[in-house]
Amino acid sequence: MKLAGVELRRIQMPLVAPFRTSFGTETARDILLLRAVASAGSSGEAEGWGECVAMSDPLYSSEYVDAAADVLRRFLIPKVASVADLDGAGVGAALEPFKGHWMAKAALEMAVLDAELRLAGRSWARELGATRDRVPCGVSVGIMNSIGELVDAVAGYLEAGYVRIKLKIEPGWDVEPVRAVRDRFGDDILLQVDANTAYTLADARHLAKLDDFGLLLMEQPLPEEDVLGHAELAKVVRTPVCLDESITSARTAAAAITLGACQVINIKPGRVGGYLEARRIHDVAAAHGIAVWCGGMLETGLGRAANVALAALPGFTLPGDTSASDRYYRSDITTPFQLRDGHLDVPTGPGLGLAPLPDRLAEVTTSTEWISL
Ligand code: OSB
Ligand code: MG
Repeated sequence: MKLAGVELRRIQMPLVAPFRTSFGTETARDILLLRAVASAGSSGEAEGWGECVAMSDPLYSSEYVDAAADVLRRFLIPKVASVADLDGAGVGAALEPFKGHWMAKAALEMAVLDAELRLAGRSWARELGATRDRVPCGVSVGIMNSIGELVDAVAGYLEAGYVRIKLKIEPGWDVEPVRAVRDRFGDDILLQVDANTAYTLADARHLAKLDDFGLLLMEQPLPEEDVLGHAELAKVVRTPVCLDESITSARTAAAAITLGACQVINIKPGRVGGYLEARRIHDVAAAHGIAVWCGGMLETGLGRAANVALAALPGFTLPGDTSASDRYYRSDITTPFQLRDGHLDVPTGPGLGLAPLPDRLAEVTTSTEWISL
């Protein structure tokens, strides 16, 4: 294939409810979508979609959506356009000289890979090596104004069928919310917490208080760069330590595992430069006997389709943050993903297996830009 052009499209998607984490409160997602158009000689033309998971502000990580659009336009798209015999796997290789910008790179790889797979009639799941046709789903529950509000929210998600609850925590909102959820729903529900880097190693004794509650894991308690701190923390707490923000590649994953900094890894394709690197992390973790699960970045149905396919790989042994469309949006841009018996079905069609619904896409679009190559 040869890239003929890329459309950068910004959409504004209101969330069904504010989502509060230790780094901020989201009420809507400002999302950058890519539509890659490639010519494939006698095979005709191929089109593929990419979703960039960068958020509006650089609070989760250093990336943010305007920067992603800028680096794509200025460096990444022109570089990939210069590749004569382009396929999905060639994107990462072509972009390797550019440092960082994982989410921007991941979005471009996703669009090119989708175009390639649609043309070949091959599904995302088949391409990645999925071994299941549906995946069990967890849900990430934000910080609330009161314990009562939290317990009500969790009750609703359990009633909907979610098989695992993740509570966002921060200093002042940790042991008590976890205790309240355990008291109300019992010891059998799968429960875990995510601090999004809100603690320091000096909080180790405090975090060890969570050990009484039989949590599956505690996610990213310490800063992104503090891999060694996580290794020290893991000696103090009995709850398995899971890394999210710290893991940006298969190489950093291998180092973190070797250091004893994590017993579990949250794999987010956007954070690591794409689905192909995500699969390599899955492979590294599996080789070390480390469990992985698929994280989320409040994706639309496009990113969700790809995440659900990834989560169907054999090493994804814990339920992911792969919730149904209605956990995030009243109306998705694709046919919505719906929970059935706590699971989402893995799409089977070519590429992502679905595309934006044109009318819905038009309704939420705030700008478009066509880059002709
Ligand atoms: O840390 O996992 C996180 C959402 C945005 C940014 C970071 C995180 C999250 C979530 C929600 O926890 C995951 C989802 O349901 O998409
Ligand atoms: Mg996280």
